[in-house]
Amino acid sequence: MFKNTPMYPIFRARHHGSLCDPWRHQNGGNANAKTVKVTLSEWKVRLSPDKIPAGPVEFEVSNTGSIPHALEVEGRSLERKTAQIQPGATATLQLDLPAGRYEAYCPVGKGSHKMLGMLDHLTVGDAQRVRR
Ligand SMILES: [Cu+2]
Repeated sequence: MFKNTPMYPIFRARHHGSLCDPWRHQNGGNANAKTVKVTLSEWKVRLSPDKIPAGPVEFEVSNTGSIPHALEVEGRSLERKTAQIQPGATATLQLDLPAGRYEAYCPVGKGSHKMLGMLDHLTVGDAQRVRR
């Protein structure tokens, strides 16, 4: 009965636990950068907010699901993505976005996660010029 041997060397992502530092303090150098919080899970991508002004933006991406995901932002000939994010971990993606409409989706699984619903849209700039 040696039950006190730790069998699961799985540590919760440390940076996930430091909740004393809210999102708004994390832009550091660039005070003008907007922050978009992105939550990845099976099978959803949630952007908050999903409308921002044109310019620098920092995506704070957290994987609240139970398998690895990632975030890719695509539109206006731009295509940028994070590395794969393990469950419970976070990543950031800094972009400078001109006005337009962008897709934000999970590129994991060669498009299968996207097809399962891991897709949201981001509107940048004057929303009234965007066709609804
Ligand atoms: Cu995914």
